[in-house]
Amino acid sequence: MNRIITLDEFIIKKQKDFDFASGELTGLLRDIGVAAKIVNREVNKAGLVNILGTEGEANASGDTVQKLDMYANDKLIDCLKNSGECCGIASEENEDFIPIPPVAGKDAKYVVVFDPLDGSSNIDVNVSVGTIFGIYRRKSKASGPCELQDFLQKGTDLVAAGYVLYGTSTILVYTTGRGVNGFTLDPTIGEFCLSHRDIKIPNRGNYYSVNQGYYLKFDVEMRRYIDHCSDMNLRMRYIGSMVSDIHRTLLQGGIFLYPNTRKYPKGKLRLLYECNPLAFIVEQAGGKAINTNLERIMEQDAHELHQRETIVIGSPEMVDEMKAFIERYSIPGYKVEG
Ligand code: P6P
Repeated sequence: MNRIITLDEFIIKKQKDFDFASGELTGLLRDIGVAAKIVNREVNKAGLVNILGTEGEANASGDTVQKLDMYANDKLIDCLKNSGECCGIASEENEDFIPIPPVAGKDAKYVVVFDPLDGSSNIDVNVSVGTIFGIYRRKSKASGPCELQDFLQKGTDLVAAGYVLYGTSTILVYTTGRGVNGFTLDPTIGEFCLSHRDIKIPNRGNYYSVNQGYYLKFDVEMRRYIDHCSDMNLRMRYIGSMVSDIHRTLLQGGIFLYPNTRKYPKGKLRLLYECNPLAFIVEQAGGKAINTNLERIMEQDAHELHQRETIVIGSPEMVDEMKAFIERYSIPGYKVEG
């Protein structure tokens, strides 16, 4: 039986991969792991809300019950504030970035972007949800508050990225640019334990993942590609929770698509804290991530915190096939009218 390797132990061991690593990134990753355990505890109780009180009401202990995404947001912010390694946060739940003052006078090197509970609308029906995070080195001067430029960085500048999937079990998957590893939470010991070492995405898979309900609102070449997936006898799997759909794609292969629609002409998903971190992970596992202009997601310029992006991500052979399909069938200048 293999020895248990906890997330903490693994992170500390991997710190040696980094020249002159001073332990700050290690500390930050461990703090995110702590926040994930706290969020996991509440997510698992969500189904008991009626027993524990509903949002806005005081629960048995007199605390006001929060919407879970706001709870997750607050816990992640608290953990990162106390870490002393993070000088700023950009969250899906906050319009502006949040500067974090130095702890004990230490100038923190990193900023963190995150979606605290992606897919939270699924909680009420017990569908898996996830936390997505990305870590950048600050670009602004070391002392003083963080600036917007610290967050508007390309995906290629990410130092680390990861997600936590609160599903049938809770798994934390992350990369620091040297491969992808997954850690499953063992609730009996309260530790994330190495369960998926050096994840590699299959070159192709049997699933395509898109909201077929928007089919008539997609551009014609995208509709033709989706027809092609069906012609190729691929099976459609779409959970409507990006972390769940990407996790399945990462482990089993396949392709996930969220193209532009009439409602979301630039795509629905956010570049900074959804597309880039997940693209980093999938690329590190050998996959590919492009937008519907066929450009690499991680090379897209970020102009605003909540910028939306179209995304096609997954097995390398399938993304390449999709790209070739679009190049062959797209009619320059022809777009489905809004
Ligand atoms: P649609 C959840 O709301 C989310 O942000 C992602 O997790 C998910 O992939 C997508 O939106 C689902 O969007 O339009 O298909 O319901």
